[in-house]
Amino acid sequence: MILPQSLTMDFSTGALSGADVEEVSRTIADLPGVFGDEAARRALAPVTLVYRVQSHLPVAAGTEGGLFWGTTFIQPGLVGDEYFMTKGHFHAKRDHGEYYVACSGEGALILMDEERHTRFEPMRPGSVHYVPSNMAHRVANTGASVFSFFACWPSDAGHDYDSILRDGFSARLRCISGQPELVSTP
Ligand code: S6P
Ligand code: ZN
Repeated sequence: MILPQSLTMDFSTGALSGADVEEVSRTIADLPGVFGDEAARRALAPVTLVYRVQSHLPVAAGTEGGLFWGTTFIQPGLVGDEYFMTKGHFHAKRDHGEYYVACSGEGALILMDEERHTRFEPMRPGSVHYVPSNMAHRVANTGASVFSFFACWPSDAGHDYDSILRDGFSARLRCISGQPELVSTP
């Protein structure tokens, strides 16, 4: 028996369509404490969209052996001189990795290990990025248009946002003379 395909992805934008696609949005109002310049964040309209995530979650979160699939769309923009970016997280199960593939626009994957060493990888359409286990990860839009990438991660990885909200990354990706530069936080 041939079943109809219920989920499709547009490879040029990463957009998912079909049944069982969930979507969350993060606006400037949703991201207190995420950017280095809190005054600059508060000066922006609270409803400003920073990013949204479409996800296909075929099993319950926490299920061992399953996989999740999702696309993140990050708007272009700056908070002060810091690029619009995702909150960032460690996986709750630290030994669980993830794949990212860039679809459209220009971005950067920012990775920090548990010894707080931070680096970044430029993301361009078609670039494939392995997020190793035990690494906090977040993505910034370093271009002038929407940056999108898709991700595949284990359904039991979970998300630890609290460590990042409390301690941050050890460096921030700032727009210096029009170019992304990783600047250590004091
Ligand atoms: C999930 C994966 C992505 C992020 C998304 C938003 O493990 O890394 O789908 O959830 O890019 O980032 P964040 O940090 O707000 O979850
Ligand atoms: Zn992740």
